[in-house]
Parts: sequence; structure tokens; C-alpha cells
Amino acid sequence: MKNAAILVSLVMGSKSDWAIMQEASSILEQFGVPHEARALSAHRTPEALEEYLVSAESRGAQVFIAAAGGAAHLPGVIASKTVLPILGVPMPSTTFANGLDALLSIVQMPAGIPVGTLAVGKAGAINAALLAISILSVARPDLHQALIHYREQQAQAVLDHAQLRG
Ligand code: RP5
Repeated sequence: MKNAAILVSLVMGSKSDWAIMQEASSILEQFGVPHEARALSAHRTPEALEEYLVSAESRGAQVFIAAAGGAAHLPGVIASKTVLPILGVPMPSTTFANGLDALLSIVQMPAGIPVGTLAVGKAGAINAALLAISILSVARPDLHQALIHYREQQAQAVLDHAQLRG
């Protein structure tokens, strides 16, 4: 694995989550936030996950975005290993409950070990990246300004297409 300095780490339970989680990576890219993405599982590769978390934190990671589907323990397990902010993104399952299983697994953390839980799927991935940037922006005025600019552009894009008929 590469050893670059990062600010945000994206961890997902399977490479099958990447199709959705690359939305988060694209937003971080757009804002110029150094990040990396890893497919590591709380269940299938627990030792490699633990090793990776130590490495990411030692290389400057300030926020973890963790995505998982099904019995989605990954965000909670990461939260048990670090006091850095963890943003959990539930992945939709094609076989069961459309991600409700993952949402409940991630959101119902015991008091004392918080995970900030986002929406299921693409919206959650995008918002996790924006929230990570928002957390970083407390100490980074340039990111604060970039978020304001992003909101303005988003509003303008909606207004540009507001007239649907008549
Ligand atoms: C979870 O199981 C992963 O996060 C993924 O969303 C789901 C299915 O994984 P695969 O069987 O596609 O590897 O751990």
C-alpha cells in the first residue's frame, strides 16, 4: 500500500462498494483534499484493517469515511479504534432491504462510541465527503470558502432549470 500523506481516508467493506464510494472520492478530488480509498473488511480482514488504521492516522488522516453494506460493522469497528471523526455510509444491498439493514447497523451505535451516519448510497457518499470537508474547514479558511462557492453553484444550477413548464 502507498504511504502518502492524507487528510481523509475512505474505507469500504468490499471493492463492490467502490462504484458508489467513488462519488465521495470525486468530491474530495474536486476540493483538492488529499485522500485515499481502501477496501478492507471488519469481518474478512480484521488484522489488515487494524494495521491500516494505524498507518492512515500516522500519515495525517483527520477524518475517516467508512462504507459498508449488510451487517455493516465497519464504521463502528473503526470508531472503536480511534477518536477521529467517523462518517458512516450505508451501502444498498441488492438482495435485502435496500440498505435499511446497513443503515440500522451503522446508526445504532452504543453511547460513547459515535459514528456520524449518512444516507444510504450515493447521497450518503457525497454528503460524507462534504461533511468531511466541512470538518476540515474549521481550521482551513480556504475549504470554508470553497464550500460556500459549492453551495452557490449548486443553487444556481437548480435555479437555471427551475422553469419546468409555462
Ligand atoms: C459488506 O458486504 C460490504 O461493505 C458490501 O457492501 C457487502 C457485500 O460485499 P461483497 O460480497 O460484494 O464483497 O461487507
